[in-house]
Amino acid sequence: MNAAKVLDDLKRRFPNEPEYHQAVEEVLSTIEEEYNKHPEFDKANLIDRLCIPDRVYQFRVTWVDDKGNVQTNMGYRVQHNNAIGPYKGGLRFHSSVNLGILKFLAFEQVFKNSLTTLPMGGGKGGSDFHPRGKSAAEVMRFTQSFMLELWRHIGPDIDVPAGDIGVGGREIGFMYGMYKKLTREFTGTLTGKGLEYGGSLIRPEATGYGTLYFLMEMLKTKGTDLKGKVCAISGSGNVAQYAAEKVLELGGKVVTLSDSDGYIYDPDGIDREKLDYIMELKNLYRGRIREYAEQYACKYVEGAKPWGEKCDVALPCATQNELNGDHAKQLLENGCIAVAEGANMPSTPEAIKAFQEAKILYAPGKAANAGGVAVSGLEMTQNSYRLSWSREEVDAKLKSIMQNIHQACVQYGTEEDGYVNYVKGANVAGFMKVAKAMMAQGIV
Ligand code: NDP
Ligand code: 2IT
Repeated sequence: MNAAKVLDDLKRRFPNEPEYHQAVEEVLSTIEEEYNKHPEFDKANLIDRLCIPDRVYQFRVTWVDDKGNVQTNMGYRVQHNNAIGPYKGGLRFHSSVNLGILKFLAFEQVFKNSLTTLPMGGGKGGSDFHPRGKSAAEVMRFTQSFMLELWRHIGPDIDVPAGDIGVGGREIGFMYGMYKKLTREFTGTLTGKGLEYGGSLIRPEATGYGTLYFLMEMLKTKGTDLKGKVCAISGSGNVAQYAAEKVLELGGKVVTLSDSDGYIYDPDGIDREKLDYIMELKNLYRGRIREYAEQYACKYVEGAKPWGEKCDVALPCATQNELNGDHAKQLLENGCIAVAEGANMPSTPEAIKAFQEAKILYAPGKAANAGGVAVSGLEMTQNSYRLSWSREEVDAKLKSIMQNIHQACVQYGTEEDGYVNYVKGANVAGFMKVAKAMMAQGIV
């Protein structure tokens, strides 16, 4: 395989999908050496079959808003690879959603899911429907209409969607209700369900908690932990909230959170009471982070990212490409020693290069945020068994999975001078399992 040529080919065949190209380029550049040790891979054109999704569904979603206007949105499901298990991955509802973004997310999901050691392939879906400013009734009508198309393509052994940006417990509930009505079956086809109808304990917390468990493993390699460390977090949704909760539990201090309008900086630290305020503000009232600054009289910066604030640890938990090369430089100048990604691909290639050249601890999303989908996998297991595990059991399994992923990254990513390249480690470890499974299953 010649990574540059494969990438050029993909760009020619699938133009105007920059995020997809970015994700593929990162993986190819780090697996090229290992891939080329296996001539049988190239003979089977494994690389094209790994980079191009198995199939993509696209459909129009029509719904009626509260004023009686008929609205249309696009719906998608990218089924990328099912070599090691049913397609698995979230649904994103956000105005920025397009096919290229979902292809990048589905591609990343394949390697992430492989790293969890659970039997899950990779997929992703969503819509350009933007939940912000919509009433609960509008969200319900949209999600029901979305499911009228999606239900044909999913199933407990086919493809199991879950949440992502703009899709949380409320949306999963509405979609599950409609799915059940259409199929007349009660199965574990969606994860992130409510506890009363098949959801797993710890699933809401899993991505944020998992990111912190991974961070702790990284810090351990430097003989340190989180006590007294200052953490900058971006986002204020599901992942950011539970990342913050775990930081507090582990003795760290959270000084920033953000949303798409701006960020807040609270030098006294966002303590438990303030975090409860944010959870209520975001999950119940669906308010803006600016309101926190008004409530607690702290700094709010409109239209900016939090990476200029001094911190020991940065946890990007909002969205892709939210931390660029200049931000990375600022973080390094301010003495940041570790970055763990709760979001998918939040750091640009320039930022990653800066972190790795400075040899600080840097964990890519597909390793650090794998806890969310890992507990989704555990939810699938519990649904199949028709039982539910306790909070402690699920949390212990999550922690052990994150420790194993860290170990795999160290095994495959340690360089000659001892520096752990977690990007390479995660990509090679995730890739090898999928590659072997694909080889065993013939040319399909
Ligand atoms: P939520 O919708 O709960 O929260 C998203 C947060 O990010 C909000 O604060 C939102 O602000 C902000 N945000 C979204 N888009 C943008 C943007 N374009 N620019 C700036 N800020 C933005 O989503 P999650 O917390 O679930 O997801 C956050 C990230 O974590 C995503 O990258 C997702 O793919 C990833 N992830 C999620 C997992 C999960 O289980 N949920 C698992 C693994 C990864 P606003 O409210 O203004 O839109
Ligand atoms: O990016 C992700 O890993 C998710 N949004 C969670 C996917 C899942 O199936 O739980």
